[in-house]
Amino acid sequence: MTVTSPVSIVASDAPDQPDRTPELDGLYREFESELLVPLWTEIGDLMPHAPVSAAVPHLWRWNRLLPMATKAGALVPVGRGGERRAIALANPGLGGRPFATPTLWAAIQYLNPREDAPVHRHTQHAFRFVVEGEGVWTVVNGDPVAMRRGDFLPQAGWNWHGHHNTSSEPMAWIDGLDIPFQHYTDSTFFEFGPDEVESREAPDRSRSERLWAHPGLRPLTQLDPSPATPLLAYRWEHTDRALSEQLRLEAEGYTATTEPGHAAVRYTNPTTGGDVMPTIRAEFHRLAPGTGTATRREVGSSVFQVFDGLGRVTVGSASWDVERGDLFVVPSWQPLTVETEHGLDLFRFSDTPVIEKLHQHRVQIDPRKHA
Ligand code: GTQ
Ligand code: FE2
Repeated sequence: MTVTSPVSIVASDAPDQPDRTPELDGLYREFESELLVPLWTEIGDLMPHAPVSAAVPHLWRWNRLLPMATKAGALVPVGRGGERRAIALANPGLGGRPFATPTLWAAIQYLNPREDAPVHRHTQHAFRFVVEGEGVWTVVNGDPVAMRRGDFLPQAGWNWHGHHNTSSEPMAWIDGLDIPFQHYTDSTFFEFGPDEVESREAPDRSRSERLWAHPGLRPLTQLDPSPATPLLAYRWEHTDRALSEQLRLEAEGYTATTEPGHAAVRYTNPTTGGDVMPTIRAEFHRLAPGTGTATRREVGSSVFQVFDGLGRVTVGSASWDVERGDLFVVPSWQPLTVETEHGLDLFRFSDTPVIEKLHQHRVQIDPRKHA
């Protein structure tokens, strides 16, 4: 039986290599059989002048995703083992793995009327974001949290959670998790919970909102910083108002927007003012009609979902006309430009908290070339 070495030295396409001689080939075969790789054949790949992501810019259209999720709703039951009817975006540069970027998972999840997704917990940090529909409550440590259009619902790692659809309509939403990051760092733990969701209640406001959702007010029983946000729902009415007030303040001559016509907010942990979770940043961006962004690139990867409006998005050499629900990926260091005639609302999540904690964050901005 012949055993193929997993290590193979292909020096031919690397620049500045020594001439191949029988002696050198012999040395390379020795390296291979001893599982050794010299730096000089690999350096261009491993230590490029700037990040070169294996992930590529890619767009998934909501009007293709939703019909397939609906079909999965008819064909695939939800239950213990499979846990969730979630269909993940697989970046074409990442070898068919269900990874949107090297660090982030993004999926469409679907629940039929009166269906339950069973309780479990895992070290992966997660959130839900709703682009349309309502009727599902996500129950976090026994606290039922309503999910409606425009709501951002963080669920930090190791909290018990299940979902139940109390309505007579199906519902779809997106999930974001740090599954690939925790996979590569071998830091994943997972436990099953009880088979029944702890609560069939469907209150308008969760206990977490009753305790925490009062702007600028902190309960005196909750003065310790926590690494993830205790607030389990960031409601659309607040996000929408924050963004429209930024644009109004700009029109009144005050500094409120990040660039002309570009309102933006970050979802934050009220105990620290920092990101909602240790590994995931979440933001919402609103571009006024007839505006566009500077071209921007940064270290770390992002996934965007179009919440409303129409626009044109350019990521590296890819360019798409986008509409409601469409999801696209911006790999590390790929330049991003967004333009809109109609006005555009964008939800964004990224791995930036990890990159910043490691002091690896860099941003490069090319100002807008035309007015
Ligand atoms: O809803 O708990 O898309 O655990 C992937 C893993 C959703 C969830 C996903 C999960 C969930
Ligand atoms: Fe989960």
